[in-house]
Amino acid sequence: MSETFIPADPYPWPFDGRLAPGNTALIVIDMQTDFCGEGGYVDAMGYDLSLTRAPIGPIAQVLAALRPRGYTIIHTREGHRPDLADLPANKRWRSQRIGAGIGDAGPCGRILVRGEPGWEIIPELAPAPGEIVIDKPGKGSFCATDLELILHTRGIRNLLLAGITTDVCVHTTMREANDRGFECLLLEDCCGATDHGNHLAAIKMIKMQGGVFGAVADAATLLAHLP
Ligand code: C5J
Repeated sequence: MSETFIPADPYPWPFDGRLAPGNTALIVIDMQTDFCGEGGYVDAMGYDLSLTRAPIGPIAQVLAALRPRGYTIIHTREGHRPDLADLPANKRWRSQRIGAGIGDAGPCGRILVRGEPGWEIIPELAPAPGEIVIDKPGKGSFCATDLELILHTRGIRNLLLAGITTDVCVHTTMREANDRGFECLLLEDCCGATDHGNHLAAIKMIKMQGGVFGAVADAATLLAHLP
């Protein structure tokens, strides 16, 4: 394999130049109505939806470039069983306390419950046939899911990370992946947070210690240097 590097911060990514469709997956995290649509969970909490909707366009561009090149595309959805058997009591209590109770009825159906309209991935970024969808009950995409098994089975070593929110589910997933030996690149304009300062802080954290969880680039840079 010839070496390919994406100009990234704080190092050209991936570390060893081994970048190809066969060893690299894009993970699009939680682009659900509940996190970026009117009447969803984030809206119920009163946050600015423009912040979590900002990555929709850049993610669509990356998907359009990676799909025909044969990269593995993975989508995640945060949500709970309708009987809430996988919803920890403290998670529910905290959400109810701020008026956005997980499992409670809202304009988009029961908040963060599997099968409800708000839990669906937004139409603009709907998974294409054959793409992998991971349902996760928590913030990290590796916790209580088969994501790691799927990545190993496909021979994936590199992960491109996109989605919402930068500081919560994207960061948790990046940390989990990094600890498992995956080589991670976060696409900063393909992510968004409920607070822009937290988005910037989450990106800054990645770049510490020589790239403590991996590296950061933007969509245009990735697309200009894809093999
Ligand atoms: C949150 C997420 N913020 N997808 N979930 O609860 O980041």
